[in-house]
Amino acid sequence: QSSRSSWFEEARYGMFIHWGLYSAAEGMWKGEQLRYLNNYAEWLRYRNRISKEEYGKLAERFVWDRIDPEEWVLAAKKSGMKYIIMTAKHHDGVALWNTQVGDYSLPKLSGSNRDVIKELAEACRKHDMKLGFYYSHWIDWEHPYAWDHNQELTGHVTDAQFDQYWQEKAIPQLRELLTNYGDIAVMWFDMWIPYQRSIFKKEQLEQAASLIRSLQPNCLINSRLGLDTNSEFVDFETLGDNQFGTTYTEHAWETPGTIAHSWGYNGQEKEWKSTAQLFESLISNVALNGSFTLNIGPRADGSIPFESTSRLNDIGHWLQNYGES
Ligand code: JFZ
Repeated sequence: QSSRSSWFEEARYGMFIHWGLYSAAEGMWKGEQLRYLNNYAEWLRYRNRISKEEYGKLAERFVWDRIDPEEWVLAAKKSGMKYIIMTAKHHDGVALWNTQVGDYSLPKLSGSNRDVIKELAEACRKHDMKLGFYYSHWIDWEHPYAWDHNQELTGHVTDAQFDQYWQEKAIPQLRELLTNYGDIAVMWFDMWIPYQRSIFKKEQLEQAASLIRSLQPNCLINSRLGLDTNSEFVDFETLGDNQFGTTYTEHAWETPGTIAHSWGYNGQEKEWKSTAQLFESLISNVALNGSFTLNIGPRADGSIPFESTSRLNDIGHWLQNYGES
């Protein structure tokens, strides 16, 4: 594969951050935690059938005088991580940055004027950390014409309607992310079926990829964009969540993994993995030429749960004392 991905193949270990309006609900809605479909806190709006307006009010629960994205960067550094992938827009459709495309964004809904994506980008530059963005291009529960998995929130969507979502929201938002925040190392997409079985047309995905190539030629694109893994537009393969490699693979690949069960912060979380389990995942991936992108889910005040911090620090301690520098 191209030398574009050589830094990624050396980096091996990075941080995923799932943080958004759902973080403020902490997995609960009106005292209830529904458990069907999955138990991911970031799927709250979908599971509980929350309206766009009511969901938007979660933005009022953010504690701005405590939120400091530099702390996330320092936590990643301390753990020996070499890159960060931040959820710029998850399935809920909320842009965390100060987007000019629509008004469903954290700065506008919270009235805070803070652009955490800009703050994170600056902190990454300061600490020599590579930055990538997760952008949910397929599922978007805010836009009436995007995909919602079972078409329960947005209703049936035609090809023409989907293209309207694509041209008026996704593409312009991608352009903002690739224009206003300096060097972007990775664009991390999230569609876990091949495009042939999705509502996407190949041309739409290639439009996004060409935009990335033209605005940020060094930016990597992961395989969950939906194009075939051997496409010129796919720089590395993303395996299934928490799924690990079984054989040595020449091309660049990674596993996105959680420390707990949920990606977004869940106050009722009970499934914390042991540090030993996380070491096993990191080491077996690296041994098979892969990378490990380990997730944290900070709270609405920006704080990282102790269970995560302690495991990150244990890994960092080992890498510093016994790993290659
Ligand atoms: C997706 C998201 O729905 C989830 O909220 C989180 O962001 C995660 C990183 O990605 O969930 C998936 C996607 C793919 C698989 C499983 C969960 N998969 O291929 O096994």
